[in-house]
Amino acid sequence: MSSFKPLVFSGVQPTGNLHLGNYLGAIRRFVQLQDSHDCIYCVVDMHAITTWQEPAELIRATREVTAAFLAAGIDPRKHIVFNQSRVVQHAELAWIFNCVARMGWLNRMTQFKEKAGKDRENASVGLFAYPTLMAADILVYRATHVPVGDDQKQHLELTRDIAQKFNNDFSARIAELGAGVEMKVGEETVNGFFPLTEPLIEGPAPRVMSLRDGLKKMSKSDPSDLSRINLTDDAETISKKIRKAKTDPDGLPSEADGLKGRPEAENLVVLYAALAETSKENVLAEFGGKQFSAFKPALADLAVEKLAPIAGEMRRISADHAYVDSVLRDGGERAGMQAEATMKTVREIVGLLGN
Ligand code: AQP
Repeated sequence: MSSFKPLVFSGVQPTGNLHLGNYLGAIRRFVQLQDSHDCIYCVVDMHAITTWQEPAELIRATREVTAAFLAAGIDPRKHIVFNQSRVVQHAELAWIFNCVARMGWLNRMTQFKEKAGKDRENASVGLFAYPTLMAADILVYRATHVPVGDDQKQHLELTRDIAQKFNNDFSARIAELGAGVEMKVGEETVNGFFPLTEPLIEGPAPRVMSLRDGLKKMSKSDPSDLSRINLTDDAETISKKIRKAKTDPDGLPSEADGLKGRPEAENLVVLYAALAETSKENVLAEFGGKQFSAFKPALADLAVEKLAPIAGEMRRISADHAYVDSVLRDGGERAGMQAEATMKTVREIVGLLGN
């Protein structure tokens, strides 16, 4: 049985304020996966413009996210790093997926509801169709695994639904062209052109919460800068933000059960565990019974120790526009060849005379 070659794809939006959640939930996983998989990492600038971006700021942020990938340790020669808009096939496949996906599916997407808020009528069509472009990003490479934070779970489910519907709608044509690949879906073996991609939502911190509200995820667009630790923050700023992080009056428990109903306390323990690459239990074994006044400086020192080298490298790399742009250009060329190979078959499958 031939099956899809394992391939990792993921993306980050260049919308400013890359933060610790993006790092622990996504970018650090990207780095780990490159030892065991072929990987394609994308700065998704076309996703960014689903909400208004100042053009000059978009260019700056695109270079900054690229620099973050490289500073964190992604190797752009062994793998592919590029910005989405260079490979026009993403948009081409997204259009086809707009015609496969159903309005009802997109209407259920919670991220659109959160981002559009009460002013739904005024949201861009692009923001509504964001998940079909995301499905195209992944499936134009027929990627099998996507490392993401927990907030992207629903979009990954939609990506699978789109792949499955495409495979079903065009099953006769896929068979006629011999373009299908066999894959296991549960107990069944099925044949299709697109894989049913697996989300990789793993690691100790798949959902890092705001430092100001333990029920809200840490987010680039939170108006309060104190809510997040930016990857570009200096040591003093990191320490200040952790000192000011919201907590409750109790000390740290000795067991993980004692964090129930204490989201802010839990978030800080999770952050420590993730940064130290250990478990919550180990952190509580060390700090259980101590007050936050003792724990917060230890967390701040650890965060500075782990993030300062990345911030320094990010500053150095993002200042070198020629280098960053050459990485994106080279990655774009290599990604473009793979994407075009997929699209040649997709055009034939759908019946678009484009080849
Ligand atoms: N708080 C988080 N915890 C863990 N992972 C997170 N990610 C985002 N926030 C957290 C993961 O980071 C990757 C890149 O995210 P993105 O830039 O594509 O967009 P996003 O999810 O919309 O990120 P933000 O920071 O929350 O931006 P805004 O404020 O614009 O909504 C993804 O894998 C994401 O899961």
